[in-house]
Amino acid sequence: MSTYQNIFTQIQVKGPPEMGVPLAPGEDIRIPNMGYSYWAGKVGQAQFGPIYLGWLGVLSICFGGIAITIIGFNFFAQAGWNPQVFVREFFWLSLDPPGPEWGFNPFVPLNEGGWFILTGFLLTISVLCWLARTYSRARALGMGYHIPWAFASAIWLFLVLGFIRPLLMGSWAEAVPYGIFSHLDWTNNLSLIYGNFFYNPFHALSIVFLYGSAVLFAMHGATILAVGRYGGEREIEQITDRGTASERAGLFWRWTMGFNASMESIHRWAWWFAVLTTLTGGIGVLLTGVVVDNWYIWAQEHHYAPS
Ligand code: 07D
Ligand code: 07D
Repeated sequence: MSTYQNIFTQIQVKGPPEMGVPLAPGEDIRIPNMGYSYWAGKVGQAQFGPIYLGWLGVLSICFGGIAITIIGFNFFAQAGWNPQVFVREFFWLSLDPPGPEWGFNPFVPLNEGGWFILTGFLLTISVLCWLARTYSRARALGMGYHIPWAFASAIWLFLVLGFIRPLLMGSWAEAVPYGIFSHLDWTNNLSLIYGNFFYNPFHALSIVFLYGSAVLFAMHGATILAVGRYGGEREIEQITDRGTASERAGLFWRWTMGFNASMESIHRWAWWFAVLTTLTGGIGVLLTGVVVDNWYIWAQEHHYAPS
C-alpha cells in the first residue's frame, strides 16, 4: 500500500525540452535557457524554462528591483553602513512613511519619507506590470483571465493598504512601512487604534475565506492524491468522461458529508475563496478610519458585540 501514499512526485518525465506553443514572429522573446532538476521534479515539474519575460516582465523586474534596492540602501544606512549590523538587525529595520505633519503631500524630502513614497510608486508600477503580464500571457495562450482577476484582488488589498486608504485619510503616515517586523507592528497598531479588528465584520469574512482556502486546498489536494491510483490527477478528462477516480472522489465526500463538489466546481470554490479573502479584506481596511473610527463601538451599536 505504501506506493499509494503518493506525497512526493514518483514519476519524472525527461525527454527533449518542451517549448510550448509556437509564438508569432516578434512575439517570441522567450529566454531559451533550459535545465532539469531532480528535486524540482519531486515537488513540481522537472524542466526549468524557457521563461518568457517580454517587456512587461523586464519592466516589472526593473521597477521591483529598484524598489528593493532603495529599501536595502535605507536599511543599510540605518545600520550605519555596517554589513554585520545590517544582517543582525535585518528583521527590525524599516523604511517608514512620512510623518503626519506631511499629510498626503507627494513631495517630501527623501530622508523624511520621500524614499518611502518613491518606493511605493515603483513597487506599484512593478506589481501592475506583472498583472498586465499575467493578462498578456493568458491571452497569448488562449486561456481565460481567471489568474489576472485573482491577482487583481490581491492588488486591491495592496493598494488599499499603501495608497487608497492613506489618500482618503489625507496622510501618508497611515501607510504600511516596509520592514519585516515594522509591518507586523503596523498591523497590530491599526487593530488597537481602531478598537479591535475582531469586531470588523470584513476582517471576519476575510478570515473565513482565508481559513476556507486552506481547508479547501487540503480537501482537494488530498482527494486527488487519494484517487491518483485511478488516474484522478487527469482532472480535465474526468470532467467530461467521469472515470472511476472522479466517481470515488465524489462518493467519498457524499458519504462523509452529504455533498460533493464536482471535478469542475471545486476549482470555482477555490478561486472564489482565495479572491474573496483579499476582496473583503480590502473593504474592511478601507472602512477603518474612513467610515468607522472604533470597531468595538460600531459592533455594540449594531448588536454585533454586547453593549
Ligand atoms: C508564500 C508566496 C511567496 C511570497 C513571500 C513574501 C517580500 C518582502 C521586503 C525586506 C504568503 C516575500 C516577501 C518580498 C521583503 C522587505 C522590506 C505568500 C507566499 C515569501 N506582507 N504579514 C509576512 C508581505 C501585510 C502579516 C511574510 C508583503 C499587511 C502577518 C512576508 C505585503 C498585513 C505576517 C510578508 C504584506 C500583513 C506577515 C510572509 C504587501 C495584513 C506574518 C508572507 C506587499 C495582511 C508573516 C514576519 C507569506 C511573517 C508575514 C510580506 C502585507 C500581516 C515578509 C509583500 C500589511 C501577521 N508578510 N502583511 O508567506 O512571518 O505570504 O512576518 O502587501 O506572520 Mg505581511
Ligand atoms: C497582503 C495582498 C497584497 C499582496 C500582494 C503581493 C510583492 C512581493 C515577491 C514573490 C495577505 C505583492 C508581493 C510585492 C513579491 C516575491 C518574492 C494578502 C496581501 C499584491 N487576523 N488583520 C487580515 C487574521 C488580527 C489586521 C487578513 C487571523 C488581530 C489588519 C486575514 C487572526 C489584529 C489587517 C487576517 C487575525 C489584526 C488584517 C489578510 C487571528 C492585530 C489587514 C488577508 C486568528 C494583529 C488584513 C481586513 C490576506 C485585512 C488582515 C487573518 C488577528 C489586524 C484574513 C487568522 C486582531 C490591520 N487578517 N488581525 O490575504 O484585510 O493578506 O483586514 O488572530 O489589513 Mg488580521
